[in-house]
Amino acid sequence: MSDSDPTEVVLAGLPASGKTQYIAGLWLAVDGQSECRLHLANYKGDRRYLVEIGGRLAKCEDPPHTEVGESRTFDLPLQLDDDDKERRLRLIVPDLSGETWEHALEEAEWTVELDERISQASGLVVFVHSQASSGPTLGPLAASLPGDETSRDIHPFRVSGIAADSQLVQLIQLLRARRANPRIALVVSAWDLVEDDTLSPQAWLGENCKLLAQFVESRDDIHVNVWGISAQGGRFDDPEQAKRLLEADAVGRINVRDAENEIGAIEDPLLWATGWEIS
Ligand SMILES: Nc1nc2c(ncn2[C@@H]2O[C@H](COP(=O)(O)OP(=O)(O)O)[C@@H](O)[C@H]2O)c(=O)[nH]1
Ligand SMILES: [Mg+2]
Repeated sequence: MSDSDPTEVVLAGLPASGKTQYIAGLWLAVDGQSECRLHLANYKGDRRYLVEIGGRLAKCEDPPHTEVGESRTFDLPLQLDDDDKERRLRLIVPDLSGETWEHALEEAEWTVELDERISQASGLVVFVHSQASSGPTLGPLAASLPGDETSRDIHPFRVSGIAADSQLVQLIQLLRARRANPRIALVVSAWDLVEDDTLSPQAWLGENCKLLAQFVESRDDIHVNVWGISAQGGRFDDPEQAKRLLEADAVGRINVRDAENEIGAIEDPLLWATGWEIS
């Protein structure tokens, strides 16, 4: 890799883990008049998708569902502001829908292209929805147990039936097999839905992802940092909250908390995953 090659960061997450709302919020911050430390580097790609998801987030509308089944790759060239080193970064989203990651967990395999991306990346941003941490719901769990005469159907193994905690451990194991000493920025999305606002993202992880927390602690060859991020700032399906959110600035209502619950910025997990030293 030459000096001028941008640092690559891969964004990963299962379906419905909050990826789209994060990218939408990042786009609004990068494209707008906010104090975001990243700006767009000569982007030649198609902005329609970004404009659409950014527009929906600004209007407090749900993200589009059109990504499912598309497995679309997406990447965003970014540059660090006020920096004489001209540091450039490429945010790569190998699959907007997240089905690729689901498949990777189910089959422990992925494409050669994804493999290359991961081995080249300096770090990853991995998403988990704050409400997805509990164990399998009774439905899939009961269905997978040996049935009586009336329910002999065989249910294939579905990774969506497993607790997010063990999904994350599995995913990190897969990533680690392809990339030595990975930097993994874990984003707990929909942070506004975490009722106790004194709970730090680090403490949340300890409570909700015990397996992951232990796994990370026991290994010094993986670097994990955690953020709690509310890209929406609240619930769009709650009329009172939506009314309040609509009155606020779309970037201003984004809430980012670092591991210790200190206020951060939406680009922080990305910048951390680059491994850059930033003053
Ligand atoms: N309350 C709340 N919900 C969110 C937030 N971010 C995402 N969601 C919801 O979580 C679901 C999945 O989000 P999405 O960004 O589409 O996930 P993706 O499938 O990984 O792209 C959607 O119903 C979103 O409205 C947030 O900051 N707050
Ligand atoms: Mg999406």
